[in-house]
Amino acid sequence: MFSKKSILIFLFSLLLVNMVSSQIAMINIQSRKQISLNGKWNVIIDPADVGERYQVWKEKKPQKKTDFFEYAFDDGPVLNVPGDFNAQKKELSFFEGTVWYRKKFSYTIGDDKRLFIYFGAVNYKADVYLNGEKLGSHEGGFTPFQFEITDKARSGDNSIVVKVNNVRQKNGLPGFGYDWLNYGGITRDVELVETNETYIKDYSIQLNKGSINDVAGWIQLNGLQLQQKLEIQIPELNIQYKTQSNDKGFAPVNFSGKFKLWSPENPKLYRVIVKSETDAVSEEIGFRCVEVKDGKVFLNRNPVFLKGVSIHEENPNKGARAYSKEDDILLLNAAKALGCNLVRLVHYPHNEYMVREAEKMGLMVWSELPVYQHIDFTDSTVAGKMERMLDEMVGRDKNRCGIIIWSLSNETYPSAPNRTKALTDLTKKCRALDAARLITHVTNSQIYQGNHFKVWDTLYRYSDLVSLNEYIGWYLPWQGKPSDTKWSIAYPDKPVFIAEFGGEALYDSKGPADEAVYWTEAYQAKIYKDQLEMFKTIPNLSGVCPWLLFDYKSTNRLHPVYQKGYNRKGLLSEKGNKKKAWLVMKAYYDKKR
Ligand code: GCB
Repeated sequence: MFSKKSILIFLFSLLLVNMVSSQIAMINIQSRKQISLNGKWNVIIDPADVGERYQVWKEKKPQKKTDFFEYAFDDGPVLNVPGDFNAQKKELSFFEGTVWYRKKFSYTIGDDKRLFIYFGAVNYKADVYLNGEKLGSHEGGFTPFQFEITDKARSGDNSIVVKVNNVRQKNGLPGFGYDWLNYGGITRDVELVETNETYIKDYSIQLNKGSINDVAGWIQLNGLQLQQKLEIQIPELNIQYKTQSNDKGFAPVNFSGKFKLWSPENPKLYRVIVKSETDAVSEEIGFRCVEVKDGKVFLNRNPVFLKGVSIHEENPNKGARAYSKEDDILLLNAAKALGCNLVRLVHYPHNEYMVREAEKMGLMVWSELPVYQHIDFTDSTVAGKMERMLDEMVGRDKNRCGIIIWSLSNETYPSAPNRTKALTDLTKKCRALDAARLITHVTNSQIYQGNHFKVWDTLYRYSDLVSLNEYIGWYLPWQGKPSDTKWSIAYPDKPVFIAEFGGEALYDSKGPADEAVYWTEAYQAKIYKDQLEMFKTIPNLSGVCPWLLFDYKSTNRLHPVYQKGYNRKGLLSEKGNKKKAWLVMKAYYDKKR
Protein backbone atom coordinates (compact mmCIF):
# COMPACT_ATOMS: atom_id res chain seq x y z
CA MET A 1 0.00 0.00 0.00
CA PHE A 2 1.07 3.60 -0.46
CA SER A 3 2.20 5.50 2.59
CA LYS A 4 0.56 8.78 3.53
CA LYS A 5 3.84 10.53 2.77
CA SER A 6 4.16 9.09 -0.74
CA ILE A 7 0.56 10.07 -1.51
CA LEU A 8 1.28 13.61 -0.33
CA ILE A 9 4.43 13.82 -2.45
CA PHE A 10 2.48 12.51 -5.45
CA LEU A 11 -0.30 15.07 -4.92
CA PHE A 12 2.22 17.87 -4.49
CA SER A 13 4.07 16.95 -7.67
CA LEU A 14 0.75 16.83 -9.54
CA LEU A 15 0.04 20.34 -8.29
CA LEU A 16 3.48 21.51 -9.42
CA VAL A 17 3.01 20.06 -12.90
CA ASN A 18 -0.30 21.83 -13.20
CA MET A 19 1.12 25.12 -12.04
CA VAL A 20 4.10 25.25 -14.40
CA SER A 21 3.72 28.45 -16.27
CA SER A 22 4.89 29.31 -19.75
CA GLN A 23 7.92 31.53 -20.34
CA ILE A 24 7.67 35.07 -21.63
CA ALA A 25 8.37 34.76 -25.35
CA MET A 26 11.73 35.69 -26.82
CA ILE A 27 11.83 38.91 -28.76
CA ASN A 28 11.83 39.16 -32.56
CA ILE A 29 11.19 35.53 -33.45
CA GLN A 30 10.77 36.72 -37.05
CA SER A 31 14.54 36.88 -37.25
CA ARG A 32 15.08 33.27 -36.13
CA LYS A 33 15.10 29.83 -37.65
CA GLN A 34 11.43 28.86 -37.43
CA ILE A 35 9.48 25.80 -38.42
CA SER A 36 5.84 26.72 -38.71
CA LEU A 37 3.26 24.53 -36.99
CA ASN A 38 0.48 26.51 -38.66
CA GLY A 39 -1.97 24.59 -40.78
CA LYS A 40 -4.56 21.89 -40.08
CA TRP A 41 -4.76 20.61 -36.50
CA ASN A 42 -6.96 17.71 -35.40
CA VAL A 43 -9.45 18.76 -32.76
CA ILE A 44 -11.83 17.33 -30.21
CA ILE A 45 -14.70 19.64 -29.34
CA ASP A 46 -15.42 19.12 -25.65
CA PRO A 47 -18.43 21.18 -24.52
CA ALA A 48 -18.78 19.32 -21.20
CA ASP A 49 -15.04 19.52 -20.45
CA VAL A 50 -14.69 15.75 -19.95
CA GLY A 51 -11.39 15.46 -21.82
CA GLU A 52 -9.57 16.18 -18.58
CA ARG A 53 -11.07 13.02 -17.05
CA TYR A 54 -10.18 10.96 -20.13
CA GLN A 55 -6.65 12.43 -20.17
CA VAL A 56 -7.00 13.21 -23.82
CA TRP A 57 -3.38 14.41 -24.04
CA LYS A 58 -2.21 10.82 -23.61
CA GLU A 59 -3.76 9.98 -27.00
CA LYS A 60 -4.38 6.40 -25.94
CA LYS A 61 -5.19 3.86 -28.63
CA PRO A 62 -6.90 0.49 -28.07
CA GLN A 63 -4.35 -2.34 -27.84
CA LYS A 64 -6.74 -5.27 -27.75
CA LYS A 65 -10.25 -5.85 -28.97
CA THR A 66 -11.83 -5.22 -25.60
CA ASP A 67 -10.10 -1.83 -25.11
CA PHE A 68 -12.05 1.28 -25.76
CA PHE A 69 -11.42 4.99 -25.24
CA GLU A 70 -14.17 7.52 -25.68
CA TYR A 71 -12.11 10.01 -27.66
CA ALA A 72 -9.72 10.15 -30.58
CA PHE A 73 -8.06 12.87 -32.61
CA ASP A 74 -7.71 10.74 -35.72
CA ASP A 75 -10.68 10.76 -38.10
CA GLY A 76 -12.22 13.73 -36.26
CA PRO A 77 -12.69 17.37 -37.27
CA VAL A 78 -9.79 19.65 -38.16
CA LEU A 79 -9.34 23.38 -37.65
CA ASN A 80 -6.94 25.86 -39.18
CA VAL A 81 -4.26 27.38 -37.03
CA PRO A 82 -3.96 30.30 -36.76
CA GLY A 83 -7.63 31.14 -36.60
CA ASP A 84 -10.46 31.36 -34.11
CA PHE A 85 -12.68 28.30 -33.90
CA ASN A 86 -15.94 30.28 -33.87
CA ALA A 87 -15.67 31.42 -37.47
CA GLN A 88 -14.56 28.02 -38.78
CA LYS A 89 -17.57 25.87 -37.94
CA LYS A 90 -21.18 26.95 -37.80
CA GLU A 91 -21.83 24.92 -34.65
CA LEU A 92 -19.01 26.83 -32.92
CA SER A 93 -20.28 30.32 -33.85
CA PHE A 94 -20.86 31.36 -30.23
CA PHE A 95 -19.00 28.51 -28.53
CA GLU A 96 -17.34 29.30 -25.22
CA GLY A 97 -15.76 26.12 -23.89
CA THR A 98 -12.98 23.59 -24.42
CA VAL A 99 -11.47 22.50 -27.70
CA TRP A 100 -8.48 20.12 -27.69
CA TYR A 101 -6.01 20.65 -30.54
CA ARG A 102 -3.42 18.11 -31.71
CA LYS A 103 -0.56 18.51 -34.17
CA LYS A 104 2.09 15.95 -35.08
CA PHE A 105 5.50 17.10 -36.18
CA SER A 106 8.80 15.58 -36.97
CA TYR A 107 11.96 17.31 -35.88
CA THR A 108 15.51 16.52 -34.90
CA ILE A 109 17.31 19.10 -32.84
CA GLY A 110 20.77 20.03 -34.08
CA ASP A 111 23.83 19.46 -31.89
CA ASP A 112 24.20 22.09 -29.16
CA LYS A 113 20.91 23.69 -30.17
CA ARG A 114 17.84 24.55 -28.13
CA LEU A 115 14.25 24.18 -29.24
CA PHE A 116 11.21 26.22 -28.20
CA ILE A 117 7.56 26.10 -29.05
CA TYR A 118 6.12 29.58 -29.51
CA PHE A 119 2.44 30.58 -29.51
CA GLY A 120 1.52 34.04 -30.84
CA ALA A 121 -1.70 33.84 -28.78
CA VAL A 122 -4.27 31.35 -27.55
CA ASN A 123 -7.61 32.65 -26.29
CA TYR A 124 -8.08 32.30 -23.34
CA LYS A 125 -6.41 29.52 -21.36
CA ALA A 126 -3.93 27.06 -22.82
CA ASP A 127 -2.64 23.83 -21.29
CA VAL A 128 0.14 22.48 -23.46
CA TYR A 129 1.31 18.83 -23.63
CA LEU A 130 4.16 17.28 -25.58
CA ASN A 131 4.21 13.53 -26.17
CA GLY A 132 1.76 12.98 -23.32
CA GLU A 133 3.61 15.15 -20.81
CA LYS A 134 2.44 18.53 -19.61
CA LEU A 135 4.68 21.44 -20.52
CA GLY A 136 2.62 24.01 -18.65
CA SER A 137 -0.16 26.56 -18.93
CA HIS A 138 -0.80 30.09 -20.06
CA GLU A 139 -3.63 32.46 -19.27
CA GLY A 140 -4.49 35.47 -21.42
CA GLY A 141 -5.79 35.54 -24.95
CA PHE A 142 -3.71 38.18 -26.69
CA THR A 143 -0.01 37.85 -25.95
CA PRO A 144 2.73 35.40 -26.94
CA PHE A 145 4.37 32.75 -24.77
CA GLN A 146 6.82 29.89 -25.20
CA PHE A 147 8.03 26.63 -23.69
CA GLU A 148 11.49 25.19 -24.03
CA ILE A 149 11.34 21.61 -25.33
CA THR A 150 15.03 20.93 -25.92
CA ASP A 151 15.09 17.98 -23.53
CA LYS A 152 11.52 16.90 -24.11
CA ALA A 153 11.18 16.71 -27.87
CA ARG A 154 12.02 13.31 -29.38
CA SER A 155 14.33 12.96 -32.31
CA GLY A 156 11.80 12.27 -35.07
CA ASP A 157 8.05 12.13 -34.44
CA ASN A 158 6.36 14.24 -31.80
CA SER A 159 2.82 15.15 -30.91
CA ILE A 160 1.66 18.35 -29.31
CA VAL A 161 -1.76 18.70 -27.66
CA VAL A 162 -3.22 22.01 -26.51
CA LYS A 163 -6.31 22.31 -24.38
CA VAL A 164 -7.88 25.64 -25.28
CA ASN A 165 -10.63 27.05 -23.13
CA ASN A 166 -12.31 30.41 -23.77
CA VAL A 167 -14.91 30.32 -20.99
CA ARG A 168 -15.26 33.78 -19.43
CA GLN A 169 -13.70 34.01 -15.99
CA LYS A 170 -14.87 36.23 -13.15
CA ASN A 171 -11.22 36.89 -12.34
CA GLY A 172 -10.15 36.91 -15.98
CA LEU A 173 -8.84 39.78 -18.10
CA PRO A 174 -11.30 40.67 -19.51
CA GLY A 175 -13.83 39.47 -16.94
CA PHE A 176 -17.39 38.29 -17.57
CA GLY A 177 -18.68 41.17 -19.65
CA TYR A 178 -17.42 42.69 -22.87
CA ASP A 179 -18.81 44.07 -26.07
CA TRP A 180 -17.15 41.92 -28.72
CA LEU A 181 -17.21 38.30 -29.84
CA ASN A 182 -15.23 35.98 -27.62
CA TYR A 183 -13.22 34.39 -30.41
CA GLY A 184 -11.57 31.29 -28.93
CA GLY A 185 -8.82 29.05 -30.23
CA ILE A 186 -5.20 29.12 -31.28
CA THR A 187 -5.70 32.47 -32.90
CA ARG A 188 -2.12 33.36 -33.87
CA ASP A 189 0.94 31.62 -35.34
CA VAL A 190 2.56 28.59 -33.72
CA GLU A 191 6.27 28.11 -34.41
CA LEU A 192 9.10 25.85 -33.43
CA VAL A 193 12.12 28.05 -32.91
CA GLU A 194 15.65 26.73 -32.80
CA THR A 195 18.41 28.75 -31.14
CA ASN A 196 22.02 28.29 -30.17
CA GLU A 197 22.72 27.19 -26.63
CA THR A 198 23.19 30.76 -25.46
CA TYR A 199 20.87 33.09 -27.33
CA ILE A 200 19.76 36.71 -27.33
CA LYS A 201 16.48 36.38 -25.46
CA ASP A 202 15.55 40.03 -25.28
CA TYR A 203 16.68 43.59 -25.94
CA SER A 204 15.41 47.13 -25.75
CA ILE A 205 16.71 49.65 -28.29
CA GLN A 206 14.82 52.94 -28.24
CA LEU A 207 15.58 56.61 -27.64
CA ASN A 208 15.88 57.75 -24.07
CA LYS A 209 12.93 59.77 -22.81
CA GLY A 210 13.04 63.31 -24.20
CA SER A 211 16.06 62.68 -26.42
CA ILE A 212 16.29 62.65 -30.21
CA ASN A 213 19.84 61.25 -30.34
CA ASP A 214 20.57 59.08 -27.30
CA VAL A 215 19.62 55.44 -27.26
CA ALA A 216 19.13 53.91 -23.81
CA GLY A 217 18.44 50.20 -23.65
CA TRP A 218 19.78 46.79 -22.76
CA ILE A 219 20.45 43.27 -24.02
CA GLN A 220 19.64 40.04 -22.16
CA LEU A 221 21.26 36.69 -23.00
CA ASN A 222 19.93 33.30 -21.94
CA GLY A 223 22.03 30.16 -21.67
CA LEU A 224 25.23 28.95 -20.06
CA GLN A 225 27.74 31.38 -21.59
CA LEU A 226 26.36 34.54 -20.09
CA GLN A 227 29.44 36.77 -20.20
CA GLN A 228 29.96 37.71 -23.79
CA LYS A 229 31.10 40.51 -26.05
CA LEU A 230 28.06 42.14 -27.65
CA GLU A 231 27.60 44.52 -30.54
CA ILE A 232 24.80 46.61 -31.99
CA GLN A 233 25.23 47.66 -35.61
CA ILE A 234 23.22 50.17 -37.60
CA PRO A 235 24.99 49.98 -40.97
CA GLU A 236 23.16 52.93 -42.54
CA LEU A 237 24.51 55.22 -39.82
CA ASN A 238 27.88 53.52 -39.49
CA ILE A 239 27.11 52.68 -35.87
CA GLN A 240 29.00 49.80 -34.28
CA TYR A 241 28.36 49.95 -30.58
CA LYS A 242 30.27 47.42 -28.47
CA THR A 243 29.50 46.30 -24.95
CA GLN A 244 29.83 43.28 -22.66
CA SER A 245 27.25 41.28 -20.70
CA ASN A 246 27.68 40.54 -17.00
CA ASP A 247 27.42 37.17 -15.23
CA LYS A 248 23.63 37.43 -15.45
CA GLY A 249 23.79 37.84 -19.22
CA PHE A 250 22.70 41.47 -18.99
CA ALA A 251 24.26 44.49 -20.65
CA PRO A 252 23.05 48.09 -20.55
CA VAL A 253 23.12 49.88 -23.91
CA ASN A 254 23.92 53.57 -24.39
CA PHE A 255 24.93 55.18 -27.65
CA SER A 256 24.05 58.15 -29.82
CA GLY A 257 23.20 58.59 -33.45
CA LYS A 258 22.06 61.23 -35.91
CA PHE A 259 18.76 59.57 -36.63
CA LYS A 260 16.21 60.58 -39.21
CA LEU A 261 13.32 60.45 -36.80
CA TRP A 262 10.28 58.26 -37.44
CA SER A 263 7.04 60.18 -37.97
CA PRO A 264 3.72 59.63 -39.77
CA GLU A 265 5.04 61.80 -42.63
CA ASN A 266 8.34 59.90 -42.83
CA PRO A 267 8.12 56.47 -41.14
CA LYS A 268 11.86 55.90 -41.35
CA LEU A 269 13.16 52.56 -40.03
CA TYR A 270 16.76 51.36 -39.80
CA ARG A 271 18.12 47.83 -40.06
CA VAL A 272 19.54 47.10 -36.60
CA ILE A 273 21.73 44.05 -35.96
CA VAL A 274 22.23 42.70 -32.43
CA LYS A 275 25.16 40.31 -32.08
CA SER A 276 26.73 38.26 -29.37
CA GLU A 277 29.56 35.74 -29.65
CA THR A 278 27.00 32.95 -29.97
CA ASP A 279 23.99 34.57 -31.67
CA ALA A 280 22.81 37.34 -34.00
CA VAL A 281 19.39 38.76 -34.82
CA SER A 282 18.26 41.78 -36.78
CA GLU A 283 15.16 43.81 -37.49
CA GLU A 284 13.92 47.22 -38.60
CA ILE A 285 13.76 49.73 -35.77
CA GLY A 286 12.73 53.38 -35.82
CA PHE A 287 13.59 56.22 -33.48
CA ARG A 288 11.30 58.98 -32.29
CA CYS A 289 10.58 61.02 -29.20
CA VAL A 290 7.14 61.37 -27.64
CA GLU A 291 6.33 63.65 -24.70
CA VAL A 292 3.58 65.63 -23.05
CA LYS A 293 4.15 69.24 -22.02
CA ASP A 294 1.89 72.20 -21.28
CA GLY A 295 -1.23 70.22 -22.03
CA LYS A 296 -0.02 69.06 -25.44
CA VAL A 297 1.41 65.92 -27.01
CA PHE A 298 4.74 66.37 -28.80
CA LEU A 299 6.22 64.05 -31.38
CA ASN A 300 9.88 64.73 -32.11
CA ARG A 301 9.46 67.99 -30.19
CA ASN A 302 6.62 69.24 -32.41
CA PRO A 303 3.04 69.42 -31.16
CA VAL A 304 0.87 66.78 -32.78
CA PHE A 305 -2.92 66.34 -32.89
CA LEU A 306 -3.79 62.67 -32.62
CA LYS A 307 -6.24 61.78 -35.38
CA GLY A 308 -7.29 58.36 -34.21
CA VAL A 309 -9.72 55.59 -34.91
CA SER A 310 -10.51 52.49 -32.84
CA ILE A 311 -10.00 49.09 -34.41
CA HIS A 312 -11.10 45.68 -33.14
CA GLU A 313 -8.97 42.75 -34.27
CA GLU A 314 -11.62 41.40 -36.63
CA ASN A 315 -11.46 40.97 -40.37
CA PRO A 316 -14.85 42.48 -41.28
CA ASN A 317 -15.12 40.63 -44.59
CA LYS A 318 -14.48 37.23 -43.07
CA GLY A 319 -16.25 37.88 -39.76
CA ALA A 320 -13.27 36.26 -38.03
CA ARG A 321 -10.45 37.22 -35.71
CA ALA A 322 -7.78 39.05 -37.74
CA TYR A 323 -4.37 37.36 -37.51
CA SER A 324 -2.43 37.83 -40.73
CA LYS A 325 -0.55 40.63 -42.41
CA GLU A 326 -3.28 40.72 -45.10
CA ASP A 327 -6.07 41.07 -42.50
CA ASP A 328 -4.18 43.84 -40.77
CA ILE A 329 -3.34 45.76 -43.94
CA LEU A 330 -7.05 45.80 -44.83
CA LEU A 331 -7.86 47.42 -41.48
CA LEU A 332 -4.93 49.82 -41.50
CA ASN A 333 -5.56 50.96 -45.08
CA ALA A 334 -9.07 51.96 -44.04
CA ALA A 335 -7.66 53.99 -41.12
CA LYS A 336 -5.24 55.69 -43.51
CA ALA A 337 -8.07 56.46 -45.95
CA LEU A 338 -9.93 58.20 -43.13
CA GLY A 339 -6.95 60.51 -42.66
CA CYS A 340 -5.77 59.05 -39.35
CA ASN A 341 -2.28 59.31 -37.91
CA LEU A 342 -3.10 57.02 -34.95
CA VAL A 343 -4.87 53.71 -34.47
CA ARG A 344 -6.32 52.78 -31.11
CA LEU A 345 -6.01 48.98 -31.08
CA VAL A 346 -8.83 47.97 -28.72
CA HIS A 347 -9.29 46.38 -26.16
CA TYR A 348 -6.35 43.96 -25.96
CA PRO A 349 -2.93 43.67 -27.59
CA HIS A 350 -3.36 42.92 -31.31
CA ASN A 351 -1.20 40.54 -33.32
CA GLU A 352 2.39 41.50 -34.01
CA TYR A 353 1.90 42.00 -37.78
CA MET A 354 -0.62 44.72 -36.98
CA VAL A 355 1.83 46.71 -34.93
CA ARG A 356 4.70 46.23 -37.37
CA GLU A 357 2.58 47.12 -40.43
CA ALA A 358 1.12 50.20 -38.72
CA GLU A 359 4.63 51.38 -37.96
CA LYS A 360 5.71 50.89 -41.59
CA MET A 361 2.65 52.80 -42.81
CA GLY A 362 3.33 55.76 -40.52
CA LEU A 363 0.47 55.14 -38.13
CA MET A 364 1.11 55.82 -34.46
CA VAL A 365 -0.23 53.02 -32.28
CA TRP A 366 -2.15 52.94 -29.03
CA SER A 367 -1.81 49.46 -27.52
CA GLU A 368 -4.16 48.34 -24.75
CA LEU A 369 -4.44 45.74 -22.01
CA PRO A 370 -7.72 43.79 -21.70
CA VAL A 371 -8.47 45.42 -18.34
CA TYR A 372 -12.04 46.22 -19.36
CA GLN A 373 -15.10 47.35 -17.37
CA HIS A 374 -16.02 44.53 -14.95
CA ILE A 375 -12.63 43.50 -13.59
CA ASP A 376 -12.71 41.95 -10.11
CA PHE A 377 -9.89 43.89 -8.43
CA THR A 378 -10.63 42.22 -5.09
CA ASP A 379 -9.62 38.81 -6.41
CA SER A 380 -6.13 38.09 -5.13
CA THR A 381 -4.94 36.71 -8.49
CA VAL A 382 -5.95 39.67 -10.64
CA ALA A 383 -3.00 41.97 -9.89
CA GLY A 384 -0.56 39.21 -10.86
CA LYS A 385 -2.41 38.53 -14.10
CA MET A 386 -2.42 42.22 -15.04
CA GLU A 387 1.31 42.43 -14.39
CA ARG A 388 2.05 39.33 -16.41
CA MET A 389 0.02 40.62 -19.36
CA LEU A 390 1.78 43.95 -19.12
CA ASP A 391 5.16 42.15 -19.18
CA GLU A 392 4.05 40.21 -22.23
CA MET A 393 2.62 43.22 -24.08
CA VAL A 394 5.59 45.52 -23.43
CA GLY A 395 7.94 42.57 -23.81
CA ARG A 396 6.87 41.88 -27.38
CA ASP A 397 6.58 45.44 -28.64
CA LYS A 398 9.02 47.61 -26.72
CA ASN A 399 11.14 48.22 -29.83
CA ARG A 400 8.21 49.41 -31.93
CA CYS A 401 8.61 53.17 -32.18
CA GLY A 402 5.14 53.30 -33.76
CA ILE A 403 3.65 52.54 -30.35
CA ILE A 404 3.43 55.84 -28.52
CA ILE A 405 0.84 54.97 -25.85
CA TRP A 406 0.30 52.05 -23.49
CA SER A 407 -3.31 52.07 -22.40
CA LEU A 408 -3.64 50.09 -19.20
CA SER A 409 -7.41 50.00 -18.69
CA ASN A 410 -10.75 50.94 -20.20
CA GLU A 411 -13.88 52.02 -18.30
CA THR A 412 -13.19 50.40 -14.95
CA TYR A 413 -15.45 51.63 -12.18
CA PRO A 414 -13.96 54.11 -9.69
CA SER A 415 -16.20 52.73 -6.94
CA ALA A 416 -15.00 49.14 -7.48
CA PRO A 417 -13.07 48.14 -4.36
CA ASN A 418 -9.29 48.26 -4.80
CA ARG A 419 -9.55 49.49 -8.40
CA THR A 420 -7.61 52.73 -8.15
CA LYS A 421 -4.83 51.23 -6.04
CA ALA A 422 -4.45 48.21 -8.33
CA LEU A 423 -4.31 50.38 -11.45
CA THR A 424 -1.93 52.85 -9.84
CA ASP A 425 0.44 50.01 -9.00
CA LEU A 426 0.14 48.81 -12.58
CA THR A 427 0.99 52.28 -13.88
CA LYS A 428 4.12 52.38 -11.74
CA LYS A 429 5.16 49.00 -13.01
CA CYS A 430 4.62 50.13 -16.61
CA ARG A 431 6.76 53.25 -16.09
CA ALA A 432 9.52 51.12 -14.61
CA LEU A 433 9.39 48.81 -17.63
CA ASP A 434 9.23 51.60 -20.19
CA ALA A 435 9.72 55.21 -19.20
CA ALA A 436 9.83 56.52 -22.76
CA ARG A 437 6.22 56.05 -23.83
CA LEU A 438 3.02 57.72 -22.71
CA ILE A 439 0.73 55.84 -20.36
CA THR A 440 -3.00 56.27 -20.12
CA HIS A 441 -6.15 54.83 -18.60
CA VAL A 442 -9.48 55.40 -20.32
CA THR A 443 -12.38 56.31 -18.09
CA ASN A 444 -16.03 57.19 -18.44
CA SER A 445 -16.57 58.39 -14.90
CA GLN A 446 -17.13 62.03 -15.88
CA ILE A 447 -20.38 63.73 -14.94
CA TYR A 448 -22.36 65.45 -17.70
CA GLN A 449 -25.06 67.74 -16.34
CA GLY A 450 -26.52 70.99 -17.68
CA ASN A 451 -24.22 70.70 -20.70
CA HIS A 452 -21.24 70.77 -18.35
CA PHE A 453 -18.61 68.00 -18.14
CA LYS A 454 -16.92 67.40 -14.80
CA VAL A 455 -13.90 65.22 -15.34
CA TRP A 456 -12.47 64.11 -12.02
CA ASP A 457 -11.29 60.48 -11.90
CA THR A 458 -8.20 60.18 -9.66
CA LEU A 459 -6.79 57.59 -12.04
CA TYR A 460 -5.78 60.46 -14.36
CA ARG A 461 -3.25 61.60 -11.78
CA TYR A 462 -1.02 58.74 -12.90
CA SER A 463 -1.71 59.07 -16.64
CA ASP A 464 0.05 61.22 -19.19
CA LEU A 465 -3.25 61.85 -20.94
CA VAL A 466 -6.77 62.44 -19.67
CA SER A 467 -8.51 59.90 -21.93
CA LEU A 468 -12.26 59.65 -21.76
CA ASN A 469 -15.13 57.97 -23.56
CA GLU A 470 -18.41 59.85 -24.00
CA TYR A 471 -21.46 59.06 -26.11
CA ILE A 472 -23.45 62.28 -26.00
CA GLY A 473 -26.12 62.10 -28.71
CA TRP A 474 -26.35 58.32 -28.37
CA TYR A 475 -26.47 56.87 -24.83
CA LEU A 476 -27.03 60.36 -23.34
CA PRO A 477 -28.97 63.24 -24.87
CA TRP A 478 -27.39 66.66 -25.41
CA GLN A 479 -28.22 69.12 -22.65
CA GLY A 480 -27.54 72.30 -24.58
CA LYS A 481 -25.86 73.45 -27.75
CA PRO A 482 -22.70 71.44 -28.44
CA SER A 483 -20.80 74.67 -29.04
CA ASP A 484 -21.79 75.91 -25.55
CA THR A 485 -20.46 72.88 -23.66
CA LYS A 486 -18.51 73.72 -20.49
CA TRP A 487 -15.62 71.72 -19.02
CA SER A 488 -14.15 71.40 -15.54
CA ILE A 489 -11.16 69.09 -15.63
CA ALA A 490 -9.46 68.18 -12.38
CA TYR A 491 -6.07 67.87 -14.11
CA PRO A 492 -5.90 71.07 -16.16
CA ASP A 493 -2.25 70.63 -17.17
CA LYS A 494 -2.74 67.36 -18.96
CA PRO A 495 -3.64 66.84 -22.62
CA VAL A 496 -7.18 65.58 -23.18
CA PHE A 497 -7.99 62.74 -25.54
CA ILE A 498 -11.54 61.74 -26.50
CA ALA A 499 -10.94 58.01 -26.75
CA GLU A 500 -14.49 57.08 -27.89
CA PHE A 501 -17.58 58.82 -29.21
CA GLY A 502 -20.20 57.96 -31.83
CA GLY A 503 -23.47 56.13 -32.28
CA GLU A 504 -24.98 53.30 -34.29
CA ALA A 505 -26.27 53.34 -37.85
CA LEU A 506 -27.18 50.53 -40.17
CA TYR A 507 -25.58 51.20 -43.55
CA ASP A 508 -28.16 52.50 -46.04
CA SER A 509 -30.74 53.08 -43.33
CA LYS A 510 -32.49 56.24 -44.45
CA GLY A 511 -34.47 58.94 -42.67
CA PRO A 512 -34.12 62.56 -41.57
CA ALA A 513 -31.33 63.66 -39.23
CA ASP A 514 -33.83 63.72 -36.43
CA GLU A 515 -33.17 62.57 -32.86
CA ALA A 516 -36.23 60.35 -33.03
CA VAL A 517 -34.81 58.36 -35.92
CA TYR A 518 -32.13 56.22 -34.38
CA TRP A 519 -30.08 53.78 -36.48
CA THR A 520 -30.12 55.98 -39.58
CA GLU A 521 -26.93 57.10 -41.29
CA ALA A 522 -28.18 60.68 -41.14
CA TYR A 523 -28.57 60.55 -37.38
CA GLN A 524 -25.13 59.05 -36.89
CA ALA A 525 -23.68 61.82 -39.08
CA LYS A 526 -25.51 64.40 -36.93
CA ILE A 527 -23.90 62.95 -33.80
CA TYR A 528 -20.52 63.40 -35.47
CA LYS A 529 -21.24 66.98 -36.54
CA ASP A 530 -22.37 67.89 -33.02
CA GLN A 531 -19.33 66.21 -31.50
CA LEU A 532 -16.97 68.14 -33.78
CA GLU A 533 -18.62 71.38 -32.60
CA MET A 534 -18.25 70.29 -29.00
CA PHE A 535 -14.56 69.40 -29.46
CA LYS A 536 -13.87 73.13 -30.00
CA THR A 537 -14.87 73.72 -26.38
CA ILE A 538 -12.43 71.20 -24.82
CA PRO A 539 -9.37 72.69 -23.16
CA ASN A 540 -6.08 70.97 -24.11
CA LEU A 541 -7.75 68.76 -26.69
CA SER A 542 -4.90 66.75 -28.15
CA GLY A 543 -6.73 64.12 -30.12
CA VAL A 544 -9.97 62.27 -30.81
CA CYS A 545 -10.85 58.73 -31.71
CA PRO A 546 -14.24 57.73 -33.16
CA TRP A 547 -15.75 54.47 -32.01
CA LEU A 548 -15.03 52.88 -34.51
CA LEU A 549 -13.74 51.93 -37.95
CA PHE A 550 -15.85 48.91 -39.01
CA ASP A 551 -19.09 47.41 -37.69
CA TYR A 552 -18.06 44.32 -35.76
CA LYS A 553 -19.54 41.21 -34.19
CA SER A 554 -20.70 41.44 -30.60
CA THR A 555 -22.75 39.09 -28.46
CA ASN A 556 -24.22 42.16 -26.72
CA ARG A 557 -26.08 43.50 -29.76
CA LEU A 558 -29.47 41.88 -30.07
CA HIS A 559 -31.65 44.14 -32.21
CA PRO A 560 -33.11 41.86 -34.91
CA VAL A 561 -33.39 44.53 -37.60
CA TYR A 562 -30.57 47.00 -37.07
CA GLN A 563 -27.89 45.02 -35.32
CA LYS A 564 -28.22 41.28 -36.00
CA GLY A 565 -25.30 40.56 -33.70
CA TYR A 566 -23.21 43.54 -34.84
CA ASN A 567 -22.18 46.67 -33.01
CA ARG A 568 -23.14 49.21 -35.68
CA LYS A 569 -21.04 52.14 -34.53
CA GLY A 570 -18.67 51.63 -37.46
CA LEU A 571 -17.93 54.46 -39.85
CA LEU A 572 -17.83 51.60 -42.34
CA SER A 573 -20.20 48.67 -42.52
CA GLU A 574 -18.70 45.18 -42.14
CA LYS A 575 -18.66 45.08 -45.95
CA GLY A 576 -16.63 48.27 -46.07
CA ASN A 577 -19.43 50.59 -47.21
CA LYS A 578 -18.89 54.18 -46.14
CA LYS A 579 -21.60 55.63 -43.94
CA LYS A 580 -22.34 59.38 -44.00
CA ALA A 581 -20.45 59.91 -40.74
CA TRP A 582 -17.27 58.69 -42.47
CA LEU A 583 -17.38 61.73 -44.74
CA VAL A 584 -17.92 64.08 -41.80
CA MET A 585 -14.93 62.63 -39.94
CA LYS A 586 -12.73 62.52 -43.00
CA ALA A 587 -13.38 66.19 -43.77
CA TYR A 588 -12.45 67.05 -40.17
CA TYR A 589 -9.20 65.07 -40.28
CA ASP A 590 -8.25 66.40 -43.71
CA LYS A 591 -8.41 69.97 -42.36
CA LYS A 592 -7.12 69.40 -38.84
CA ARG A 593 -3.48 70.32 -38.19
C1 GCB B 1 -17.67 51.71 -24.76
C2 GCB B 1 -16.66 50.62 -24.75
C3 GCB B 1 -16.61 49.89 -26.05
C4 GCB B 1 -18.05 49.62 -26.45
C5 GCB B 1 -18.71 50.95 -26.78
C6 GCB B 1 -20.16 50.82 -27.27
O1 GCB B 1 -17.64 52.62 -23.99
O2 GCB B 1 -15.38 51.06 -24.39
O3 GCB B 1 -15.89 48.70 -25.92
O4 GCB B 1 -18.16 48.70 -27.40
O5 GCB B 1 -18.72 51.67 -25.60
O6 GCB B 1 -20.37 50.56 -28.43
O7 GCB B 1 -21.05 50.96 -26.44
